Amino acid sequence: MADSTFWGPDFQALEQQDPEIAKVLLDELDRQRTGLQLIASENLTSPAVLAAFGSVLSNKYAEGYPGRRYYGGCEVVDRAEELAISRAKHLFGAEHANVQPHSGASANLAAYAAFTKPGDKVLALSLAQGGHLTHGSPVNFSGQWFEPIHYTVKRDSEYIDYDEVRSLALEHRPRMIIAGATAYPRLVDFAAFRQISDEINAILMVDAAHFIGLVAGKAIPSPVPYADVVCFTTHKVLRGPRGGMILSRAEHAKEIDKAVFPKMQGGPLMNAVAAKAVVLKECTTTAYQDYASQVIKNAQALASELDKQGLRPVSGGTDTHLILLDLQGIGVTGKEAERRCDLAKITLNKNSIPYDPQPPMVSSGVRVGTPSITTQGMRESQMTEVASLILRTIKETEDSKFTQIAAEVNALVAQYPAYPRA
Ligand code: DSN
Repeated sequence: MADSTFWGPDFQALEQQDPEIAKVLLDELDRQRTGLQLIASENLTSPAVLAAFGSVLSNKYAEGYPGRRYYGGCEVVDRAEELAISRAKHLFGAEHANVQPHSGASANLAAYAAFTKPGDKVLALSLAQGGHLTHGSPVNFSGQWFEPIHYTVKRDSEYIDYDEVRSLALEHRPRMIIAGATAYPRLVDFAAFRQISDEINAILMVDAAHFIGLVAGKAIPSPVPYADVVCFTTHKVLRGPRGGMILSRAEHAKEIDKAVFPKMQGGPLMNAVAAKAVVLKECTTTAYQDYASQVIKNAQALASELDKQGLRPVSGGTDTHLILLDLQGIGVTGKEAERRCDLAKITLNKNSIPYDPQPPMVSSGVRVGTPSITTQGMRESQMTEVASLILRTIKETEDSKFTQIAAEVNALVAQYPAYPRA
């Protein structure tokens, strides 16, 4: 079981004051340490990031921007935001950075707010094909306040159909085109999106939430030279605190800043801003660059092992940190696979696959990612065992067998501990 030594004296005070919540923290640490963490959008952030995130900066209201705040006493937190902004600009070679969005969805909403007005057409990949709720889903503001047009992936290759993107763009002339996805394992051709956007004078917004960490680690090409605006979360491969961020060209700086505050957010979370600064410094190290390329090597090794063992990766593999698996060949739904994996302490998520005959809450696929297990130190040689644990679990029909698999999972992750004990 996890113990309170991970957090130090402050945690002992919490244990005394609120033992129920203290136990939630300990149990979650235990869950992260003893299971296989394969959710593609999660990671294990560093103790330094956690320290900044759980700090007294949480107490400070700081509406506005450094040097232009609506509250007194911001001279100290200003330093955190200035560092975060300059580190973001330097790391990504961006002309402007806004580090205040509370999340990826907030960052995306700010991009809509900066460049579009309700009723405008927006061209994006639908959630069902691997996009995101904020890319025009009917249950999200983006599908309710705007007119979404959706491009798709090709039925045969399962790669984005750039001819279709272009013909839809020319036909509908959307105000904004969104590139980027949450369940698309391949690289995105930003140059193609830029060319299409230029043809119709549309804004190109790249939702880089999933892969920005790979860009930060110089493991894949950057969207920054191509996009008008790049929105992302800071807690996926990037391995920072939960939160969002926006990069843009200098010409859009004013509009982006006004869109984040005061158009759609109030006070920034200065503890999160400081924690973003911490991770942006971590990302400049060669250790982080090695990590980012290892994430991809592990994902490719895992995809190839799963394929060999009988689980089809959508599009035949991956160029990134994530693999989308089509379970139709083995006759198990994504929902049931996720349930079985939970029982075996393998944490992943059900996910629609392109042209999925099942509804999203059932789905025909699961999505797996390598950010967390790579942080734990696993390499290509461990991917054979990870693949066989996933496959055995998904195929297992007797609930009584999952305890044994969970013990094997525990034995594997114990060799690569999350948050190792001192
Ligand atoms: N929930 C995130 C993901 O898992 O991809 C996207 O917002």
